[in-house]
Amino acid sequence: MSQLSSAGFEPRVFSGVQPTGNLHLGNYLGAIKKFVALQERQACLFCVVDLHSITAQLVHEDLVGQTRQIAAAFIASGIDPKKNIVFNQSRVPGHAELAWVFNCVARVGWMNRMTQFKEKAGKDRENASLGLLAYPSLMAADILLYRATHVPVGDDQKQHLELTRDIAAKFNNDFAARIEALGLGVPMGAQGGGADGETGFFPITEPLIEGPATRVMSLKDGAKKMSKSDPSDLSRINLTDDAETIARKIRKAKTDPQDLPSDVAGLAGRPEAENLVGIFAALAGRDKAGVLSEFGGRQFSAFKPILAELAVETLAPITGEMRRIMDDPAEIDRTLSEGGARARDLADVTMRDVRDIVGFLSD
Ligand code: AQP
Repeated sequence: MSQLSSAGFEPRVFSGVQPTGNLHLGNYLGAIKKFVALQERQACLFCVVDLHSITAQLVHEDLVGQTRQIAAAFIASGIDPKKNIVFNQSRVPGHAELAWVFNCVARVGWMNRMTQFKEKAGKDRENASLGLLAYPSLMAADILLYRATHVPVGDDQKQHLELTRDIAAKFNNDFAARIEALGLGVPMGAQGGGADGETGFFPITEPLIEGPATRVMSLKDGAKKMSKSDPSDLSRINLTDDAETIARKIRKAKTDPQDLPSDVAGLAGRPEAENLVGIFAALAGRDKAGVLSEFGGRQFSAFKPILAELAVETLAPITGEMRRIMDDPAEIDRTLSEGGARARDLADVTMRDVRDIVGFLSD
């Protein structure tokens, strides 16, 4: 596979997952499965974003256990922690430090427009934590601390990625003279949307949102995304569900009374059908058209057991491996500690430059 390209910046992939509860099929197909494929192209940073996990809910019963569980899921899914950097965010102080700078770069109006903030804060916005409002600024810091050029995420994170690009562009622009004076500019090229010869300190990161399952929907409501925080466990397939539970959840998944269509156009206006076909395609490594060419005209009662079998076949080895890894928490802690040290080395280089650019007096 070819290297990712990105103007004058060294191609680098970063992505994170919050330790906020049971990982589900959406997290796996929308994010983790893509991480595994990307590591074949180049080394990546995969982060358990524990600082983010306290934005919506401050006190967690077992944040340490949840952090280990996400790390175990990464490794069980096939991420090699030797080849990549696997760590938890709070070990690297640069995330919070850069987020503070970005809080001063970003505008309140930008944050107020974020749909995730509106959804999570609900009607009682005044009572939401300041951290929840500033979440996208911390996310921009996670990515740009490593000057990452590419970020694989699910479709729900698209708006936050756009904001990351806006923050990088505003920082580059606000500090253009100092970046140039310090000789820290990197050619932006067409990737930065800039004119020839334009330089910047941070790359304009590209989201990697592709494939048939960028937004896996709830099994109970095709209009809602599959989510860890949905009160109905039947709405999602957890990575830790056993075979019988997965089969039952798929059997009970909401559908419409029609047969499956034989082409993708026939899925229009049928969100539940589209969701199940998308899940099948992503699990099988196919596209929706290919799945429909095989199953078009069949009833859901025939399609669902085959989908359940495929889901179990894919998830059972991951679940088994996760359990094995979770049996040795000390080894997970060692992995995260080593990853944290490697991440800190990269982060320190960026933060030294950022302090100089902003004008903070430091050693
Ligand atoms: N339903 C989904 N379909 C595809 N991708 C998804 N992701 C999340 N839900 C879906 C992607 O998984 C990665 C990790 O997400 P996260 O845990 O950091 O945050 P989230 O998006 O807030 O996930 P949840 O499950 O919906 O959690 P809650 O319920 O706490 O909000 C990201 O790349 C995300 O896009």
